[in-house]
Amino acid sequence: MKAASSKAHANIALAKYWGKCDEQLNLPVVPSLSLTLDGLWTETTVCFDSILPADTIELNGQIPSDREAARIIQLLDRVRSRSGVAARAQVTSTNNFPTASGLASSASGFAALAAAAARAADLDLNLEDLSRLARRSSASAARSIFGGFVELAAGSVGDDSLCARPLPTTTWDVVMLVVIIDDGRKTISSTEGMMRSATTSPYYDEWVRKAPTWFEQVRDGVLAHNLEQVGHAMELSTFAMHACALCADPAVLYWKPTTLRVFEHIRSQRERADWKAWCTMDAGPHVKVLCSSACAPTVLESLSAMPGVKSIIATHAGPPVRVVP
Ligand code: 2P0
Repeated sequence: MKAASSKAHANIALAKYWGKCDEQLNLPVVPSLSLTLDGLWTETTVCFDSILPADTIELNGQIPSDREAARIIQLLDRVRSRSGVAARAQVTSTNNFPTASGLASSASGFAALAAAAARAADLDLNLEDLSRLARRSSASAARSIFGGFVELAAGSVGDDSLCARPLPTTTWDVVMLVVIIDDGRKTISSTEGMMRSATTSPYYDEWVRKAPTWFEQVRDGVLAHNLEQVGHAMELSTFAMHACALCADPAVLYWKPTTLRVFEHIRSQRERADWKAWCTMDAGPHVKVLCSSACAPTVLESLSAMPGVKSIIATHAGPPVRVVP
């Protein structure tokens, strides 16, 4: 019997990943850049035990769907084939935030699973290796292996070596306010949403062509600690990704009325009150507001009073994945 536990933090993309160039190897078609968050995390324990007849999985105290279980077993199988461990595993995983609603639970989930499974199987993997292993299951999970600002380049078809890398930047005290709009599970998974966008959206090719420009603007802005540049490019990347998704057939629509109200409020307060705050959203209705630490208390107080906002989690840059006792 061999067991290990790990903790990985969610990340929010400032320059978005949307679309794959190689489905088999799960390689992104565009580069992305994210911030790993201290306040949102997954803790996972993996125990390989030869008496188990099959892999058993518990996510937040519940049995996962067949599809979720299959993705998890695929990662376990990769670890088994590399390590020679034949035993089935017991996997227990807990998030400290709402699951599968566009809050990057697959990012922290597969990052934590990769680290715990590799350690439990006595595989000696460095962070780059773990990032590759996590990427095969979920590309955003490749980024959650590292702390702080992290980039993931676009892949090349057939090249399985792609992993995320932390940006060489000094500490930058920005705040990400995670505004919870609706804690229900999302209806369209990111994987399905991006595949549908790729096959049916007339804007997909244009998204793929333009995304690297916004990635570069975000990257340069992070390295220069230029929040205005990062925020502006982040919003462009966000709107372009969602415009592409909205024009899929059937439409891939993650917006709720409150989502739009938060975007509108932030935009108008930027103009009226000089708020240093910009919005993004992912494959779910929640809004993430990137703001200066000076502005954060004002933004938080104002958004907390808005009808339809359920709760707000104030987060900062978080650490890399790690094995925990
Ligand atoms: C991102 N998202 O860059 C983008 C923005 C959602 C919107 O990465 O198919 O769950 O497992 O590789 O990693 C969510 O995608 O997708 C995601 P798969 P994943 O954060």
